[in-house]
Formats: sequence, C-alpha cells, structure tokens
Amino acid sequence: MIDGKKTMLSGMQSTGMITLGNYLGALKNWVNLNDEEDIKCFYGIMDLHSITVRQNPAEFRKNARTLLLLYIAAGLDPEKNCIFYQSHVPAHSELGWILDCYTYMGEMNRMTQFKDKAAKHADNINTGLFTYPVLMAADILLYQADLVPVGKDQMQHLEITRDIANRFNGIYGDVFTIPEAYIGKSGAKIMSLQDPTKKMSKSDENPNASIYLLDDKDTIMRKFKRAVTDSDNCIAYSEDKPGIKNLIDIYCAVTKKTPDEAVKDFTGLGYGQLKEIVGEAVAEELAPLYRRYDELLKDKEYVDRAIKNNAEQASYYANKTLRKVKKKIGFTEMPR
Ligand code: ATP
Ligand code: LTN
Repeated sequence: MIDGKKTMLSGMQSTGMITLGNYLGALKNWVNLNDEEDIKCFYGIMDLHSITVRQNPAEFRKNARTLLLLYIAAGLDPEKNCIFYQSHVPAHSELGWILDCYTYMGEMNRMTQFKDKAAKHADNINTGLFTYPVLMAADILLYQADLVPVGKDQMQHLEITRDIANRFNGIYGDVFTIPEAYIGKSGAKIMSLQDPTKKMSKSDENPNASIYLLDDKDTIMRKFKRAVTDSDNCIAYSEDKPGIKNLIDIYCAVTKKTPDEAVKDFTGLGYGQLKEIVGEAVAEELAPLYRRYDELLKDKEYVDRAIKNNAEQASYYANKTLRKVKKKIGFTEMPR
C-alpha cells in the first residue's frame, strides 16, 4: 500500500525487441488493469536483470529506450504511472544484496528459469543468473507491492519473493507487504510461429518465429504466411493442433473473442485465409502503437523529463523501504 492505495509493480527485461507474446501476455494486461482500477502502478525497465546475459553496450542502451517508449506507446501514461529504469534506483541493487543473505542456495537451485537459461548460455553461467529471482524479489518488495501482474512463467519467482518476505518479516516484524500474483484476463501464452510447442521469445534467434512490436504490416503478414501449422487443412481449436491453436489464441487475444466464436468466424476457410485474417487483426492492433512510438521518438524532451521525474519518484518510495530494512537489521546510520 502507498498513500492508502493498492500498489502494483511489474516490468520486463530490456534484452531485445519485445514480441507480440510480451505484449499480449504482459503489457496489454497492464494497460487494461490501469484503466480498470485505482491503483498506484510502478513499471520497471529491468535493465539490471538484463546483464545476466552478455549485452552489446550500444544495443543495450537502445533496447532499454525502445522498451520505455513502447510502454508509453501502448498506453501507460508516465504522468499517472511511475515508469522507471531499474538502474536509476540504486536501492534495487542494495536490497538485492541484503536479500541474498536471507535466501538459500537450495531455493535458487529449484528455479526452472535458471535451469533453462543456464542450458542456453552454457558459456556464461554467472552468479547473477543464479540469484536473478532475489533481485526480482527486491524490485517487488521495495515498493510494498500488493499485486504483481506476470505471465505464468514467472509464478515460481513470485512464490520465492513471498517466501523471502515472510522469512524477513518473521525475524524483524512487518517490514514487507506480501505480494499476490495477478494473472491477467488475456493471459494467453503465445507460441513461436516457427515451432508452436515453444513459447514466442524475444531472444529467439529466428526472426520469423516472433512478431516484434515495431514490425511493419508487410513483415507481419509475411511472418504469419510462413507460420508453421499442420497438413490437415481443418480449422479446430485443439491441443493436437498447436500451430492452429496458437493462431486462434492470438486472434482471440486481439479481438477479445472466445475460441468458439473465433472458430465460427473461420468456418469454411483454408489455412491461408486464416493466416491472413489473423495477420490483419494483429497489424491493426499494433498500428496505433507504431504511430505513437514514432511521435515519442521525436519528443525527446518530454520523454527525458518523464524518465527523470519518475526515477525520483521511484527512488523516494524505494529508499523509504530500504531505510526501514537497514534500521531493522542494525546497520549504523551515517551521522548527520
Ligand atoms: P527472453 O527471451 O529474453 O527470456 P521473454 O520474451 O521470454 O524474454 P521476458 O522478459 O522473460 O520475455 O518476459 C516479460 C513478460 O512477458 C513476462 O511477464 C512474461 O510472462 C511475458 N511473456 C513472455 N513471453 C510470453 C509469451 N510467449 N506469451 C505470453 N506472455 C509472455
Ligand atoms: N523476470 C521478469 C522481469 C522482472 C519482473 C520484476 C517482473 C524483473 N523484475 C519484478 C515483475 C516484477 C520477467 O518477466 N522475465
């Protein structure tokens, strides 16, 4: 709670161009939630998390800026919401370290994202990758978040955040709010267009596997045209037909229809037509975002001012919690 309002925090890593999966599974839900309820919202560009995987400096800086502009372009107003770079608020790193000392190796060893990422980056299994969930816990607990909207893949990280917070509160009294996960209404998991058994991911090496939020209409249509399906040529919503199911899920997330309604829309059509309709619907959904992004690119002053104001606001709340934590643990205050 902050100023008597429920508090929400979420974020994404700035590791690459965000995909339709990130948009439909996360960003769009944040925007919907924002319209629905009177909540104090914090959205981080989680750039400290991003360096668990090696980044090219120039690309890294650009990706972080693009992510911020896309948050705003998608409908998160930086004057009503606190949108900030994680690295602008040093309290994240500081609380991250403190919480490392209240987290067990055994707990981190169970994290499936660590196992997946370690397998993918076998040449760089750094300790940051291992303690990634502790930094995520710090992100959440610093703002006393009640709600954390995330995709299902992040549930395990949220559970560990609750465990760490309960452990800390058990020792020192009520310091942290215990956060709840918030899985949004359109929380569909969007799958890769090239391998519909794998999730669509911004770090996929095959650019045809993902729709990126700044892809133009031709590119979107081409990628859908090439999407992997099956050879039945029968449109049905079934786990046995992952390629078609994924196209229907995307269509439903964009049009707010149910799978039954969608299948009715497609009666009598072939796969080619299905792909075209889904492509059109996605291009239409993303067009305003693209336009707004372009306007923001030209308004550097407005964006820079928002970054600075929001970093100050985030620091204010984060430092408040951090001071409390340090006092409880017994750190010596600097003499005034
Ligand atoms: P990376 O490829 O760098 O691991 P990613 O594309 O898997 O990244 P994350 O940065 O891990 O994305 O996730 C950002 C948010 O988007 C999370 O809330 C996550 O649940 C959601 N998300 C990611 N991929 C999908 C997807 N394919 N479908 C639905 N939601 C997704
Ligand atoms: N691990 C998250 C990104 C993230 C996050 C957070 C999400 C970092 N810190 C705090 C919610 C709350 C992911 O989506 N990969």
